Amino acid sequence: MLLKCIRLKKIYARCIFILIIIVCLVIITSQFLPKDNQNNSYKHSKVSNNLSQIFEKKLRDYESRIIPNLGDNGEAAFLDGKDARDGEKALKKFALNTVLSDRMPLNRKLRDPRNKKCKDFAYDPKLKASVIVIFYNELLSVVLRTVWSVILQTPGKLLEEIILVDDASTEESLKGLLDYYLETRLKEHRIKIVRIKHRLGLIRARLQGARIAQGDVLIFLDAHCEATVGWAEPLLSRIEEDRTAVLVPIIDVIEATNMAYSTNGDTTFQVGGFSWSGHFTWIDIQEEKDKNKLTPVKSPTMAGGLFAIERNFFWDIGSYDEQMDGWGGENLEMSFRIWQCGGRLETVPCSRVGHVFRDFHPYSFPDNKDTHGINTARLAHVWMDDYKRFFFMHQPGLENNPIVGDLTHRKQLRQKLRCKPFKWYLDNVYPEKFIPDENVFAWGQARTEFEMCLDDLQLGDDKVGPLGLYQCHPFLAMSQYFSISQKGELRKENTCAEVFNGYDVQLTACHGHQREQYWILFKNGSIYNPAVRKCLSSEGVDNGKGVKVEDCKDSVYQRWTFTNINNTV
Ligand code: UD2
Ligand code: MN
Repeated sequence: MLLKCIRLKKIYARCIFILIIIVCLVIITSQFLPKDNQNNSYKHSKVSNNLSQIFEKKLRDYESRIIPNLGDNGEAAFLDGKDARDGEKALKKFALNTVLSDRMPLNRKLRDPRNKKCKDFAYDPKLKASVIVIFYNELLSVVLRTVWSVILQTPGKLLEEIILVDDASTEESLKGLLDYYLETRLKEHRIKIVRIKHRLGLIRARLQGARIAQGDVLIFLDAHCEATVGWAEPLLSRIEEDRTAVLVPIIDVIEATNMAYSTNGDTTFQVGGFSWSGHFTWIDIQEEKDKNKLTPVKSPTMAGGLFAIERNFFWDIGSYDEQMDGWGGENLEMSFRIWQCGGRLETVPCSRVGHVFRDFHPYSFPDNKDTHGINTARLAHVWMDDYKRFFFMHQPGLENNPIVGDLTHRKQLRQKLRCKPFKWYLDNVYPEKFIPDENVFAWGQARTEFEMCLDDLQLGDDKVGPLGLYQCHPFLAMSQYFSISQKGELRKENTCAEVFNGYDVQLTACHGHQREQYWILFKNGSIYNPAVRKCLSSEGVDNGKGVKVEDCKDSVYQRWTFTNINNTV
């Protein structure tokens, strides 16, 4: 009896032991299960049977109208007759030929746009990426082509997941039909959808995606992109080497008119700069050693939509300014912050992704707020130190405007991360950036005795037009802000006064080779152009017209007084 009892006890003990092990195993494995299995709200919702039939029919109709091989290899694509005319109309409405996009295969093949030598690099990254694609009322076929390109061009072992963030689109096809497409056509791929209830704007939408990402690296894309072969490997490899490197691929152009994938060739490319008005610009690589390189190249800023960043580093370095609304500014904010707070920003020439550059926003903004201006004012206050003066000369109304919002948290972040001053950034990262009142002989208004001033006559910074004369404003406005640079240019931010045909003076892109863009400011106030041996003159020039050069003489029309002088020749 006693023996039996002991045996039973032993069996009980064993059972309990096995039970404990099973419970432990369940707990441990559940830890390793993907989060979306635990949190259904991030998975696309299951489509009901009734709707399934409707969606299936819609998709079949849609798929039957796709023209095989249209736009293959990234060739320009064309439709005929009514389709072509409808395409033209769509282009005017959506800044994209939506008719054409709908007829092109979603998984079209693109040629390899990389420099041939890129294939010699044996990348073997161990990191995995979460690709985050945000959208607001984008065209379904364009969103799906983005998703397909990521799936087709990224080796499975490098792709943790694709996260689609719907920033409260109102377009119906981006709801159930999209869910149904993913469920039926891309079932075996790890694709999550975050549905935002009230529109957050692209900055906070990206944050929502980042919050649920599980990959080692976050790669953000706009919802109208196409990745090309080998795009992910060099990005992940570089981050594996240096987790503080934030990377952008070369961004090629997908033409909005005909969906052609067009490049600037495979050797030259540009990197990111900025203008004092707070806009992103493309600039040539300055340092000889960096030209024609295939390894990552330093970039002072990024365009914003397409970039890769190590996930933890993204949070460590301050993710995004959550108080930035709508569209714009976040790209320069992140660029300055990364450089000033100990990271680097680089363009990776062997990674190429196409993007549809649209002529206008096909969507509207709530309240018609100038979010780009407001967001840039925020970043100017936090990151640009005294150099913010140039931005606020462009946007004086925003300088002390409560609309800009509270900046305490971002200023605290800057302190916490012990970030370097903006001057350090200008000196070390972007030394070629022209600073209108530093290292110049003279700057400010250039006025005559008749209270007339040199004026750009509202010419855009990338246009060519006459160097004008206009009544001096009572304050220093950007249109009348000129400098004589150390190189002897009479210039604005990017445009320089140049003599054409021996007498005509135009503002045109500064080329740095002097010649007709070279001027000497003499103590007597004359501005002399040695190439044509003539002086800048306002004689006989009406208000709002262009100045000229004439033979030098002692004349009030040839005397110019700058508001500030450093040195005269
Ligand atoms: C550029 C960037 C863009 C962003 C912007 C500045 C590139 C190629 N693109 O403008 O990513 O950094 O500069 O802010 O570098 N969207 C939302 N919610 C909105 C508005 C837009 O989710 O309220 C989505 C939109 O559907 C798109 C993405 O945000 O997928 C970027 O918008 P865009 O394509 O209109 O911006 P883009 O390329 O002109
Ligand atoms: Mn875009």
